[in-house]
Amino acid sequence: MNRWKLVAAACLVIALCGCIMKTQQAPPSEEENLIVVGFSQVGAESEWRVANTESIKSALSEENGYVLIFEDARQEQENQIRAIRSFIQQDVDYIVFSPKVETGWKTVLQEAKDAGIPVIMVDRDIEAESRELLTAYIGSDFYREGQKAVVWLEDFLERQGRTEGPVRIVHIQGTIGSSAQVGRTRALEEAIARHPNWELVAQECGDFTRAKTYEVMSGILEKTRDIDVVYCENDGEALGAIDAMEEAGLKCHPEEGVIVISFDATRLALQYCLEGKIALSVECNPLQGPYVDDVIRRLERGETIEREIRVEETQFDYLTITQEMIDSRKY
Ligand code: GYE
Repeated sequence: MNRWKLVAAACLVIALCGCIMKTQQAPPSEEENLIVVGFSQVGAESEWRVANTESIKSALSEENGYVLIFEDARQEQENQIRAIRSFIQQDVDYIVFSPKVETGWKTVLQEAKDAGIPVIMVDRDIEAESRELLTAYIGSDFYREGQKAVVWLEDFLERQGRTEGPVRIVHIQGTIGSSAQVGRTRALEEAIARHPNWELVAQECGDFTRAKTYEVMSGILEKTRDIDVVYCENDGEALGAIDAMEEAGLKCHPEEGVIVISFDATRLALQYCLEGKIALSVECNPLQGPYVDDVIRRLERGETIEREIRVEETQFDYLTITQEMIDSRKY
């Protein structure tokens, strides 16, 4: 029995004594054994990430039968590796982690496997050769998200009759090497290669944050203001880019200014979408806690589970979004 199970068992005994003394209730069934989960989160760089953390914390709560050991890696892969090693040492029942980047996980995942601890990966993906060390992966298809964005842009420009003149694109990338960046970037780069009139005027990293993107976008605007599209790899970046453009006197609107494209579809960004400042936000669903809970419960019952589980996602554009849609969002 590991340390956490001992603590959980001790709590249960104390709670039980209280119950028996007060109400003479029957002892709890076997199912009341708490499941110990170590969760290594990337950080708290965006609204998306905060919603993802909340979702996992509330699904893996004590009321639901879990003891959750939460570690925030503050954007450092070394911190994630250290956290996973400490979960192995503590002999947790399950390890959950969201990898900052795609590479560099093989050794530590092999260690978890050797220790017999199932690893459930959430959110971002890792390179194929390490994926087999996982018990399950719950996440998004980032390349598909990127494709949705470029297809929307293609349709929009076509409807506007802008199939020939130059379309000047600024590309703000997410954390380099993260699968969210890799997939969303690939879709845009392929689309640029398909359209001779699409021109990449700048490509810089905004690290998925509003503050960093405000800085890089301000730098880009010092060099050029001749911009048709800004493709940001998350909502925070879109907000930072809009801050910089508005400060520089540019209008962000698909019909009379710059077309801003974004990912995540968090509440504040959708409010911007309603005003047309963001033309399109492709949803990336952070509410992965219930999926993790479901996988663990099925594993506990000895069921075999599919190795890859994709969360459901949609998209919102300025033409069809309504306030009611925004109000009904959970994050
Ligand atoms: O889009 C961004 C976050 O990995 C899907 O990371 C996630 C991305 C998300 O910080 O906002």
